[in-house]
Amino acid sequence: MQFCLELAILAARAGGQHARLNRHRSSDVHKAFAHDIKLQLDLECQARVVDTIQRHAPTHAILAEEDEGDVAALPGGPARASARAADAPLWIVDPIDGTVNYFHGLPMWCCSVAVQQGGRTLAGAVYAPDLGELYTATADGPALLNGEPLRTSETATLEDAIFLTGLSQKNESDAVPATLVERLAQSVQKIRVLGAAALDICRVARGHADAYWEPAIHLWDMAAAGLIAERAGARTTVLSRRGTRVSFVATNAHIHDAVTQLLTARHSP
Ligand code: LIP
Repeated sequence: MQFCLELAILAARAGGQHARLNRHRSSDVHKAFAHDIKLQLDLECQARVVDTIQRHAPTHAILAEEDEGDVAALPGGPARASARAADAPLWIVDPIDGTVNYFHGLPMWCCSVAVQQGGRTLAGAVYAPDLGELYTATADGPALLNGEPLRTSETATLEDAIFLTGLSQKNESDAVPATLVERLAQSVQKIRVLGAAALDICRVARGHADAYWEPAIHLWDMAAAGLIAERAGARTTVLSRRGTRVSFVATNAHIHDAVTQLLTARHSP
């Protein structure tokens, strides 16, 4: 477990530092979409993360966002072509989570690295260089921010809750219905959309937010941060799966039932 944690940290730092040191090239777009972009640096940071992992764990498999074309992005599915034995640990990588934030110079972006075995997340690291934040956890240890323990908030009602979400517009089926946004806005203290799922989930772990939900994120967005949140006392739920995307909730546990009821009520995705 300790080896996995130290390698997750080393790999996340390798990817995050490369993005931070190459900020001047953040506008090198690899592919542009209607509401998203893939940067050349996404690919380069991923290469550094993968190289770090392969140097220290050559027999392990790797599932990485920028390889999306040739992997099934959920546990139990085929990992990338370089996969090893069926029971090999699987590393799950999002080299730059919050790519559009990074492209525009906003600090809410991070490099997320997790490792699973048999579908169980063993360790995870979420590194946000512009914020000076390194979130870590193992399956049997505490959630830490820069080495200090994390605890979720004590907020006990929706009315007092900060609710983080994402308004992914990648395609119609991923959109959050306006009626649901309205219902959420009327039910919680404030909704915030900050643009990086892994960091949002870590903010629930840190107690700076009380709930996070997005209807369609990938495993690499939430694998590391989901473990960190759980080890900090959060409850997490996959409400539904649609292809390679999941509807994922993380809360401070106190308001989990209220949040999941709100999200699963009629007319919710
Ligand atoms: C992003 C997520 C964010 C979501 C965006 C995007 P990326 O990941 O972290 O929560 O709302 O649509 O998917 O693409 O920047 O790695």
